[in-house]
Amino acid sequence: MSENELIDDCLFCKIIRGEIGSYTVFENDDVKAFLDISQVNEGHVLMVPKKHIVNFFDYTAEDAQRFLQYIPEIANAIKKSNPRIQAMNITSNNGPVAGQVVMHSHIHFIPRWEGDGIKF
Ligand code: DGP
Repeated sequence: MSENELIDDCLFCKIIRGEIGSYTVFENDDVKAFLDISQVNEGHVLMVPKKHIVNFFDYTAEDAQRFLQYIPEIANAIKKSNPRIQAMNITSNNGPVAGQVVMHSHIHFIPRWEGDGIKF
């Protein structure tokens, strides 16, 4: 498969292009953040770079600087959206053996509060 075919086929590229709907919570020229379809806890958000990158193994230092700078802003926006939120798991699965299912880099923001019953 060529790079263009990979991008045409990629689920998160389709979400970024608006071909598949999503509930967007943050967006700019670099990244898009939207609700995860399978909410581990209420308010579970994914942040994806708009550039198609498979995972952190493929990031350059410039990619890391450009795309990861938004983590605090997005985490705080999610936290402010729900007074119940006390904490957050911010994680990324890199590679199928680590649980990566969608092969377009993404970061999970999973809001947490006392007694939410979530177990990792
Ligand atoms: P991972 O296992 O880290 O690759 O997580 C992929 C996440 O993507 C998983 O939590 C579910 C989410 N997901 C899969 N398909 C869709 C979709 O069509 N829309 C949205 N919003 N999320 C999706």
